[in-house]
Amino acid sequence: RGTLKYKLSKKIKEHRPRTKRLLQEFGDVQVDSVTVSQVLGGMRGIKSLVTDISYLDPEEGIRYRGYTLQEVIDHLPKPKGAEMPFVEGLFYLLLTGDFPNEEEVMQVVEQFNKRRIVPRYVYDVIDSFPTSSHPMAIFSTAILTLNRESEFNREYHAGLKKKDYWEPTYEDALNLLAKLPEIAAYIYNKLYRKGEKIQSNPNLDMGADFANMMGIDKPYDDVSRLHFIIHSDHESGNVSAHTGHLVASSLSDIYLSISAMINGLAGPLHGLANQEVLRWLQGVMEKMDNKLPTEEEMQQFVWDTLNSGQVIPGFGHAVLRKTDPRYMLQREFSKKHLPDDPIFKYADLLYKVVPPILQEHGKAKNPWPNVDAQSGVIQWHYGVTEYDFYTVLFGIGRAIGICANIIWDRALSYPLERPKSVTTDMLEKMVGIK
Ligand code: FAM
Repeated sequence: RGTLKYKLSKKIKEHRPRTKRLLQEFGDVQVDSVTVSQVLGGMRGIKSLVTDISYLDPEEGIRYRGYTLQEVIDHLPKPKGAEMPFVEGLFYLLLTGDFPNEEEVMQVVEQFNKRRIVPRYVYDVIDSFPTSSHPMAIFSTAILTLNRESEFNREYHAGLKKKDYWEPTYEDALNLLAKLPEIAAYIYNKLYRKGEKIQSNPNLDMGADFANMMGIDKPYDDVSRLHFIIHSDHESGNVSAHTGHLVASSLSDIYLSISAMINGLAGPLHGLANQEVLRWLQGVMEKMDNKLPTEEEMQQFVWDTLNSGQVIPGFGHAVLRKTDPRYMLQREFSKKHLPDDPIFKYADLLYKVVPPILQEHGKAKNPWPNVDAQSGVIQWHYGVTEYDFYTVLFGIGRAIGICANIIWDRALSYPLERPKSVTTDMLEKMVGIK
């Protein structure tokens, strides 16, 4: 009683009749129709997924459980003296739709703390990777390795009832999320600090402990909280969220599902864009001898990139049609905490220069910056200059949202996902050219 799990079980019981009624009474009502360009164009925009955790409005950006990111940050409880809220509180909000009070959030912090210890074999697997491996490959494997811990698997094979699937899934999710900061920090220290390890401190919240294990002073705790919170969910159709949901739909456990979603996040058109932004910015800085270029020089650099057939990383979006609020929040943080940072100045100049150029270029449907145009800038400022690592940070945040989604998928008994494919021949016949 009074715990997150108890509250969630009540919410699930209340919600189930809604899904049941929609299915039983309105199952044949049409939601969308599909065009040839959608079939050949990455299924863009087809309404065929359901989630109540977050919704992405093309003009406004993401809302978590109906709240804007600013509202989420304003209303979630914060650790003493912190500017950013408890990440654990966000998990509560995503799961239940309600803001936790201080006591409720502290219960979740305690739950996470109890589950932090990473088994020895995970470190062994990480250690066996060559140091030239990409941290996302190591991160995904470390998560996968934990699959032997799955309570869902154990209970499923012992004959668990379908309506109870969500319960061990919830346990698996908490067990995994609590370990991610330590796994990530261990990978960072292995790759970039010759294996120096800073112990986790069980008296700290997730954001503060991550900063502790990374060995970075305040306000990196707030940077981490902000980063994990704004990256946690972006509705269901993006590659990482969709992959997590898809893999989980075959009743693969949380570890298999989150490892898979991490692999999707690792692509340059998705989560890897934040490292691409930094790599690209560094290129600009080198060319300019580290002097801030004039607007004209920057415009030239952007055109050169486009004319060589590359995309401008950190700009554009598959759904959004305005500046990403996640970008704006990070920009506000940067303006407050690192206004004189040279890379921030470069990024801010890009904010001015790129959108009109992309408009003139005429291809990108959205010329505005996305989350990735800013996140690496902040990391670099606080000393995390190994930009290969940035997507791992994204992955910790994203895992929170996807876990919440998978728990609800199980609670509402969403079935195995299985869309239908056609052949090119069939398409040609459908449109009457064959
Ligand atoms: N620079 C240059 N061209 C761009 C562009 C950009 N930033 N964004 C889109 N385009 C091009 C795109 O390549 C496509 O060209 P082709 O027709 O020649 O294939 C055309 O504009 C239409 O694309 P779109 O419909 O506007 O975008 P998509 O929905 O296909 O793709 C993105 C969306 C995000 C993959 C795309 O905007 C992009 O490649 N951006 C740069 C990479 C990036 O920042 N990714 C991170 C996205 C972020 F939100 C995340 O997932 N973390």
